[in-house]
Amino acid sequence: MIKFKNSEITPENIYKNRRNFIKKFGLTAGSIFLSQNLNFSANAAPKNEDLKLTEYRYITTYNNYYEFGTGKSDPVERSEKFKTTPWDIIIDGEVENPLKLSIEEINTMFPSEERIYKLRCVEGWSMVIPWLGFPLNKILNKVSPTSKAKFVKFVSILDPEQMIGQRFPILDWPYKEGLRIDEAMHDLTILVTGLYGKKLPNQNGSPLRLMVPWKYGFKSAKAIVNIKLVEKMPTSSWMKASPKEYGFYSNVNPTVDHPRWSQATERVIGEGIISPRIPTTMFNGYGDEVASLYAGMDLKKYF
Ligand SMILES: Nc1nc2c(c(=O)[nH]1)N[C@H]1C(S)=C(S)[C@@H](COP(=O)(O)O)O[C@H]1N2
Ligand SMILES: [Mo]
Repeated sequence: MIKFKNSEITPENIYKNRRNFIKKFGLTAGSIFLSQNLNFSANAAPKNEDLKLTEYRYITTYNNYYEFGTGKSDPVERSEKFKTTPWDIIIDGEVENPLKLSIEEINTMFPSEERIYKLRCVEGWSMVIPWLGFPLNKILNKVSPTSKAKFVKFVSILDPEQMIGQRFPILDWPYKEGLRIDEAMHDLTILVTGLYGKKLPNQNGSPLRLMVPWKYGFKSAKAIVNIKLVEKMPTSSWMKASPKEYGFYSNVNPTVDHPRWSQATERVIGEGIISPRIPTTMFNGYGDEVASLYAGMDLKKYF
């Protein structure tokens, strides 16, 4: 009989064992970044690949998902019964072939792969998460955007029956976000279907959410039902709520402070009682890949 110590059967260990297996047999070209310690000097910004994965329990219990309430534990406590099937996503607007796809169709048409990305919340904390997802450009190319498609608007579900937060005017419901077309087409921009090798938990935005790793976390809309290609820059729910605090671009930028706090450093979630702070890096550490998208732009003006 095989005996397991209870502590060995954690989502991280199952995940690591599977990763070791995959690595050994060379089934994927992906890489994993698991260093043991966070030993960074006060000023030097660590490279993303040196950061430790955040534990599953933090990723799934410390969430922002205002449809379920504004407390960090509201999403996990209130989303358990949220219905994610049936679920259709409409991709339309300035496109030649609008599509309505069920989440099952999406999962078969666009196989998910692993992407380890750091999520940097505008509130000043971050997590490193092994997402499962696929590039948004795969779905956008299927609908053939017209030459008028300059921006992409993302709309989350509107369902106040199931989402208690939507019964209060906290934000302009449903949650809306947007990207410029070149940002949306960038290979780092993914639609997420899971994390830690498993189906996406409801509190993290099941069945489909966006993840744009060089932007503040709020750009990554959860529970998406509509992806609309549009000619004019869409107004996001956060821009509408507080235009001086939340701009359209919202690129992670340690040199542009939020009007009420500095963005120079971030608190690493899950690293002990006093979470260490590390310096925040330009574009959340993805500058080599995305800085060219903003060449010549004043990022203080276009924050
Ligand atoms: N629909 C919806 N999407 C959302 C939010 C939200 O309140 N509603 N919060 C955003 C914010 S502020 C962050 S930091 C991330 C958090 O994602 P996570 O809970 O998976 O870490 O989701 C973003 N997506
Ligand atoms: Mo956030």
